[in-house]
Amino acid sequence: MGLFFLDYGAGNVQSLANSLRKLGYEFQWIRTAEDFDKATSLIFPGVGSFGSAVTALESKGLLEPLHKYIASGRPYFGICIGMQVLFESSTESPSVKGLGLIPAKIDLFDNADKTVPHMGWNSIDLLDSADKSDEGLLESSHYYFVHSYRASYDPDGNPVAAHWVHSTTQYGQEVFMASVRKANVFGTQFHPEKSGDAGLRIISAWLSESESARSSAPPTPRIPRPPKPRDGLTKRIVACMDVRSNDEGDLVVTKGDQYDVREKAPAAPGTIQAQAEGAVRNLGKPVALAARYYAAGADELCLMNITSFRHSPLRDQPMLAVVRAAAEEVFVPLTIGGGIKDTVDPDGTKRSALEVAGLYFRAGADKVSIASEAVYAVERMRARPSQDGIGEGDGTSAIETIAHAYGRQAVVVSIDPKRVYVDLSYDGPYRDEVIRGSPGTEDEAKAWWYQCTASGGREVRPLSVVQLARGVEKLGAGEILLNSIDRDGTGKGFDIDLIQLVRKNVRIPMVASSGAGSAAHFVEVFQKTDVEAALAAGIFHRGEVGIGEVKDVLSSAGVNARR
Ligand code: 1PR
Repeated sequence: MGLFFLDYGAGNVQSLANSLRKLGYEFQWIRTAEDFDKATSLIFPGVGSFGSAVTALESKGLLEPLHKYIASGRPYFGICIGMQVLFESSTESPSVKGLGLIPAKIDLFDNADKTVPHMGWNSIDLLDSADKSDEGLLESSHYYFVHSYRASYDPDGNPVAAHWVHSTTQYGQEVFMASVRKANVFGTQFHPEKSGDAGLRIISAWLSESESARSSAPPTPRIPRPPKPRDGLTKRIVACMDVRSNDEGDLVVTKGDQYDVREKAPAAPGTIQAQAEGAVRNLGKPVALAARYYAAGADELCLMNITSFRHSPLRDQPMLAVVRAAAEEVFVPLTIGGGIKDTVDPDGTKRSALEVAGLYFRAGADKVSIASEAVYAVERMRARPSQDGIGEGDGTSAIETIAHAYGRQAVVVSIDPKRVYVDLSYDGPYRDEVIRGSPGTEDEAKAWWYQCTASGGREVRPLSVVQLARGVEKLGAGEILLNSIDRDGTGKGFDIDLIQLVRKNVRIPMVASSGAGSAAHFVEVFQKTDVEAALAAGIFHRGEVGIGEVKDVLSSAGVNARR
């Protein structure tokens, strides 16, 4: 008897497990149909795609028992796909049927006026009563959403479904269901387990809710909610930790200047600079820093295993341990990058990129970030011509296989471009992507294009940043993390030209990275480009600028930030 979790084997259910442990609750996993009989409350933290969730439940013989469990009147809490399975169907997987409790269909967001997936912290509007604080929901809070499909709120067109609606959210000009509730059933499209203290409050309130509260009064009539001029999505501030072994073999957070992470020592006469390099810079312990940034209000955290291209996941057990420990401390999204590729363990065992990603997801990562492998995959796809000029994937790349199994929102591509300066009269193959420096800036009278690199900048590749960005979007990446080797660690500000160039070419969310030297640089990047998030490392690690300060400055400048 007790609290049970339904896990069908894909994605990060570890986050929810960690949230419950943090709140002091014990739980068990549903493994067989019989386990449903023992459950007195059930949470389904669904991730991945609608089709893969329903098909996996069916093939394990768990779909019908789930239906019966809900019909029995015992409490059910579905998160994301766990909420969507309550509906009839989804255009994501047209041949698959949901439980059909809510007579409506889940549809894809329109990406004409916004990027898709909807990824980030958004506000909600409550129905029935503006005060659901006893249920943990507050209109003054923001909650973390990550999804491409949604159930629109349409009380005129579908009044029966509208009666289920508990709160709505707006993304672009679309108003959709943020949470649903009727009797014993509760569902949220957002992820409370990734929504910091605001989300933990909802989980805690649901777990301690009395029977009488669940059979609450019938809802009041539903009226349409025309979209407001602006949605409530906030710009995300991401703290990134580059992690590697120092010379003593301990994993430390380090930080380079233009990707060089060693202390500078002057080269003695007769030696080459590489021999004169100092120790790997040590800016702290990854788990302690992650906990500090979470407490300071970071909207998202990244851990980059920056020497991973030398290792197999088996050898990277310490990194997995870091991810596990960090995930127990932070309740905002956690991205893990470095070494997501096909590898061979020291004993000769082959491991696919999908398996490597799976290890990180099970350790507590919400997204994996792929860099070098993304470059090679786009080079391969360009060898398979297509009408749009981008090329065709063959279904085997890390991006494709991981997006297929875990959903595209779980796949970030990290791009490490470098400027290649050319004559102002350049008319070569990248002429359409050439940037000319603005008058009055240090780039005046210069022209350049952006070339992609692999292995943390060590390998330059015959691929431009636009070719890579368009390629990975087509292969199924859910987000682009755009670094700049030229700006990394310089504190000169984000490379606005680079960010605008990529923004023009893709419709998936983007994180601007590299070069932040002050809070004002975040204002600049959000005012001059249309990116969803901005990332910094050095200024946060060295304590030069705090995350709270960045958010204060953004709010004063009229940029929507989560407080
Ligand atoms: O190729 O899939 O194994 O992934 C390797 C990952 O490790 C890539 O995402 C790559 O960017 C990263 N990486 C590899 N070598 C380095 C290095 O520094 N020597 N770090 C490295 C990249 C850039 C950002 C940094 C921002 C902001 N560091 O992570 O956080 O530039 O810094 P700033 O705010 O201090 O300017 P694969």
